Amino acid sequence: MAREVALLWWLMCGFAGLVLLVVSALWIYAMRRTPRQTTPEQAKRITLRWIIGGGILLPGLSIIVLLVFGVPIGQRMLPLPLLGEQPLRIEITGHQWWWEVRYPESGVVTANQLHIPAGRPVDLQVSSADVIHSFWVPRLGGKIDMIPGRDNQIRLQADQPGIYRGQCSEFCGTQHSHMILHVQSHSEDDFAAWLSARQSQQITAPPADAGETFVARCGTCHRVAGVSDGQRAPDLSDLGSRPTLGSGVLTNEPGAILTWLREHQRLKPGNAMPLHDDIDPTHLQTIATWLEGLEP
Ligand SMILES: [Cu+2]
Repeated sequence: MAREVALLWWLMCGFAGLVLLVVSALWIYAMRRTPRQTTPEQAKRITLRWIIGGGILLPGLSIIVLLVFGVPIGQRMLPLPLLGEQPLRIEITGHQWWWEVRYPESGVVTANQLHIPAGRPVDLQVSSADVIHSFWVPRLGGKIDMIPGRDNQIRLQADQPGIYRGQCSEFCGTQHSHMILHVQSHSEDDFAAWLSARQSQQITAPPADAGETFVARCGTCHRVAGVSDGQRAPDLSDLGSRPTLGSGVLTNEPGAILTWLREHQRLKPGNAMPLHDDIDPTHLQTIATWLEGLEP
């Protein structure tokens, strides 16, 4: 899809460049030529010729040419019914400022990362929980707005396994630029393995008092499968396996989760997570180490 969008863009750019050249050439010619004496009759005819040729025929033809190329490309991006293998369905919800990703057929939930199989169409149903966001993975396809109370659909297909970067592309608040989606496409087998590992994940709460702190403080907003059921903030069940924290703010290397828990308001000001200054530092450390180990 991205390839076709790029092709369409180059065609439009080339055509617009041609129009610019022709108009500039005519303009220079008009400035330099010696004025011709015309009768009012002739002047009227010339004016009419320019209106019909330059004002109706030229734009009309240009729009037709553009539609001939553009409509089929737009059509192929729609999630129309397919013969044969059915596309994988994934629901993505935009939040200030993170991505919620759900696989309705398997019940798997994750955040800020999107795992997809390569070589197979994927239908994304996108929406928003707060303001308007826009889903865009430039190397995979076009943009689509994520609008509260409305489900938009886009079909994507990654031809090869690899990593692609997605970015919110509708200004959604101060941390809009820190709304990065890590997209990973796997071979069909690797994708199935990832999905079943996520489904069979068994998680136990952090040890002792830290566990109570997690459930009472973090768990009201964050879900961890089998431990807490918060629905307001990113699901953390596979946090240890995510490449970044805070939707692209920090690389998820050893120790980064503790840094994030301590300094998230400095790293991503205005994010919805409250400060943790009142939490016992040893509990915070235990929770961070536990979160680091959460991976399928
Ligand atoms: Cu945004």
